[in-house]
Amino acid sequence: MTTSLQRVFSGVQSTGNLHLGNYLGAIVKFVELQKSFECLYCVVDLHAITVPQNPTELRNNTREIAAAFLACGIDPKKNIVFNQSQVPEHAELAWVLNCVARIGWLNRMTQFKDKAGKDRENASVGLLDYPVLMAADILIYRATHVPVGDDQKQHLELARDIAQKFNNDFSESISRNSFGEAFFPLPEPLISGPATRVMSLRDGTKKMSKSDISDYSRINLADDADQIAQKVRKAKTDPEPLPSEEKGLEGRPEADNLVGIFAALSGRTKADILSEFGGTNFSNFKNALVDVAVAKLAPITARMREIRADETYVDTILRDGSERARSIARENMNAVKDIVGFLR
Ligand code: AQP
Repeated sequence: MTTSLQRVFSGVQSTGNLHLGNYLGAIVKFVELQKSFECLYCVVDLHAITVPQNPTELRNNTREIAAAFLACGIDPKKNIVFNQSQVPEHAELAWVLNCVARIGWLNRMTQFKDKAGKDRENASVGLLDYPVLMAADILIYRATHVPVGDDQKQHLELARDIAQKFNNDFSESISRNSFGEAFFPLPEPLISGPATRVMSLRDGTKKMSKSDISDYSRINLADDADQIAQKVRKAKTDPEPLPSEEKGLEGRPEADNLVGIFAALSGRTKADILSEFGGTNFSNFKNALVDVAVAKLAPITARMREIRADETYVDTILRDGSERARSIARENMNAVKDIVGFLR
């Protein structure tokens, strides 16, 4: 039986417009964690279809996210890089976990409420069930650590509740089948990092998001230097000069967000940045932020384009990763079948 000691799993949806929030909130951490953990990084295309997708764009977006993983420095030999739909055990385990999770738990998920909006009756069942599939993504590998942005905290708590309930519901069968006292580890969210919640450039109270209708709300990893410069210069600010100390950012969400982005991209602290720019107006600061953002992102964007141009290479990485992921997933799914009482 494969042990699940210290295994990292995380995913990014294959929806377009991969942005600075995804990069700083998740991918930067993926790159760091590969130094000390066995990691699986997944393009979660099954999650993407919880809202309508054009099939050609979905394929393109899956390759685009995989290219971004590689361009940001994820090593596909050392780690398993794959797309979710090539490993059917994700969906298979999700069904079992659907029968463990409670409807009341899902009804409390704020992301569903936000995404379904007022037209809740018309949302797909998949959108409501999204967190159960996410729990299955993690638990099928018996992963112990999950690097995510702050917005995924509630979903991770749900994954832990589902794992715990499965372990309790089937405790007798788990020990009878010699899997010890608990089969699923309770996955730890890894939410710390340079920027756990990057906000919209148009509204500092809203999360930077792929689905925001305004492209000016986010910096995309595919943006060139001119686009980055335009977006930063047009970013919403307030009329006051920048404060000299962090405390002065309270109640100023746009200023706080831009200083946070500067800090995360440059590896400096917010205090250090404010000691340089405090008391000045935003235009100097924004020019410096453009320089920092372009210096950091331009090489990634160029590398992403290069990788993306070689479709066969990207598809081979994903196919190879999926086979490696599947060999772990299949073994764990067989164990789940034995625990639950399915003949095989
Ligand atoms: N604004 C953000 N700040 C920090 N981290 C973020 N993440 C997303 N937005 C931010 C983190 O990126 C990872 C991948 O996200 P995803 O693609 O799986 O899904 P998402 O959270 O739905 O991304 P978006 O941009 O917010 O898409 P929409 O617009 O569809 O809602 C996750 O670890 C996430 O926390």
